Amino acid sequence: MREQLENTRIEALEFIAAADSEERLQEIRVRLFGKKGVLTQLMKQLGTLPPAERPRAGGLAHETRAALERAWDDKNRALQAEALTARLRQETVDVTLPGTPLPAGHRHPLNTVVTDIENIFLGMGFSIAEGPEIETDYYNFEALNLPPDHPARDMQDSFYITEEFLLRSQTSPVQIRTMENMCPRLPVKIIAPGKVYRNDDDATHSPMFHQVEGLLVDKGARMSDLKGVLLRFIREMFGPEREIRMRPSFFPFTEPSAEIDVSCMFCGGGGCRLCKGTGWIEILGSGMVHPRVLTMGGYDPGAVTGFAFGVGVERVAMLKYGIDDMRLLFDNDIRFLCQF
Ligand code: 2NL
Repeated sequence: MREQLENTRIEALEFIAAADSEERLQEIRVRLFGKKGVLTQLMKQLGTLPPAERPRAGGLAHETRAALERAWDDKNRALQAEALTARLRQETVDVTLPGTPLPAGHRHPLNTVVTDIENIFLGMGFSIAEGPEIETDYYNFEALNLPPDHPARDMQDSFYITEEFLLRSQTSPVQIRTMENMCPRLPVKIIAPGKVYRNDDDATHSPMFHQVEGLLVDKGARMSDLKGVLLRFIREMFGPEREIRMRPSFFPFTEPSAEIDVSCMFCGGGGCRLCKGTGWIEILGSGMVHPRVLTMGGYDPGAVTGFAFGVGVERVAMLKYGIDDMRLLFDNDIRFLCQF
């Protein structure tokens, strides 16, 4: 027994030392320690020895087994380390290769246009005013001199939340609120950009769209000031060659009121499909603030005057970027948006 164990130990150590792959080492494990393995068999034979010899033989058998297990583990670790080293030597990482690009977003053209408009008016000394998108009937209509039977007040045309509250249909309520709170009282010189809502949804109307309104109230503000401000706005937005013209119009909140046309930026005013051969494109609504609106904003129409205007952001974006379908602005297709 002693001799058998000793021979097994020597032979097994040689095998373990000679194993040159993890597979080969696994085979050795089975052949030594497996159910029918050499050591397992020898351990079983211990029971057949005379009782007097069993303790010494048993001790030797366990020592042998422990020594072989240790040798096996050491070799296993060595082979695994070798395999890892070999793999690392093969798998080189070129840190100079370009990385996987993360898709970057893109500013929406409507936001770009709002920011452009804001910067133009900031440059003329205007401030930016903001207010709630859910408004009261008072600020959205009554304070703007819209009569009770005006079509915009109809349930069909505006989004009412209750009888009193609705989604603002223009940003003018922001200007009424600003007038109420102005301190010092003069001058009022603000623009109110933002989202507005109307119950219209077809190829040329979106139920949510963007508007920038402007308001100037001061002693002696005149229509020629309005014209100068808007001419500068138009030229900064569409180029120094642009001209504007004013046509009489009507808004409940201004008197007199004027529609502003810009000389066509596509044909230069000669007449084309875009300006329908007229050379002019309608771009803004404007006028002198109605005395009743001044009063409701807390001003004395006998002492001060004001002018106001409103412009649709979608329309400006379409003209500036040559977009022919407004719905493209709301589809959020990144391939479209990235072009601007
Ligand atoms: C348009 C027309 C306009 C105004 C908006 C306004 C505001 C106050 C007082 C008087 Cl607080 N007027 N805003 C005036 C004229 C026209 O917008 O076509 N918008 C897209």
